[in-house]
Amino acid sequence: MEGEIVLGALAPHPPHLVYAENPPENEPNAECGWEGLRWGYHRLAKKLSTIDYDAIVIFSPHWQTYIGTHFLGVPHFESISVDPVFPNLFRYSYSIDVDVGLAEAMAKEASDAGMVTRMMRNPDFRIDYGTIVSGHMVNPTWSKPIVTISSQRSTHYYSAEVMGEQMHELGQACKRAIKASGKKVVLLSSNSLSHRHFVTESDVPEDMSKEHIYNHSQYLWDMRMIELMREGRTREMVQLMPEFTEQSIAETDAGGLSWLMSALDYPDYGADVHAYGTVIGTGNAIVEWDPRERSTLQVSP
Ligand code: 2X7
Ligand code: FE2
Repeated sequence: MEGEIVLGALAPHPPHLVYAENPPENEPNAECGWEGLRWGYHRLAKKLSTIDYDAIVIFSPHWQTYIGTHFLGVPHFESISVDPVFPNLFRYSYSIDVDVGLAEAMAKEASDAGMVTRMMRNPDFRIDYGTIVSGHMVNPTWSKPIVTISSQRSTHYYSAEVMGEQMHELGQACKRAIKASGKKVVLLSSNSLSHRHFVTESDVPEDMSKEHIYNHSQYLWDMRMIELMREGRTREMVQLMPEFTEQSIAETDAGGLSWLMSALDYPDYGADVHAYGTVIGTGNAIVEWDPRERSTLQVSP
């Protein structure tokens, strides 16, 4: 049977969200915080628990590779991940299975399409916190294998336009590999939207009286992008991506959201926004695309 993408989501990774959840895997403890975003993630996780799927593919900006796109290629990883900027909030013990077969199939398909790719075979590799935060928030039991795809930083080597073209190819390649695999796969683009952030932390990190968007223009940009997602105008959104990325220093510079849109064939059905909220001034949206909406659209008059 042909494989399929059963769900796609924008799934941001501020470590603050895991910190405020207080799971046993994370050492530091919080009183509360960022409830709007966390409750949105709970809704997404609940939806996911009703769906039959085999693996989760996560595109992470915090695994940065400078020559080509890399894919996790070791069946199991166990270690502790400490956020380099927020070691006070995130010291997370993980035990994660990887779908190496799916990773190899995606890498091969991308490489056959002319992209530079590499399998990551180092068993001592430390999984990045982008992967861990998004993976934890959608499936805290880690009951399904994952694949992480690295960000190859074309935006900074060349331009946001070059990154857009590369991510179009990568998304199409991943889609072809998933179809050929016969598997049901969930895709996550792990990134914030606007990304200007405060440079000092309040004494109590979860003090929500200090949390707000960094500036109004970032907020307007985030709302513009989210509006296009909700209206199913994702081709327009992708066209705006270079300008958005530059003006709001968005984490879309990593390419994940463009990759996701391509893999989903640029949804023309409305996305479900589970939450929007700020973390140290950055804009974060939890957004779901359910490809079954496309078939609903096709059969309706
Ligand atoms: O990596 C991040 C991020 N993208 C947004 C907010 C806070 C911390 O880390
Ligand atoms: Fe980040």
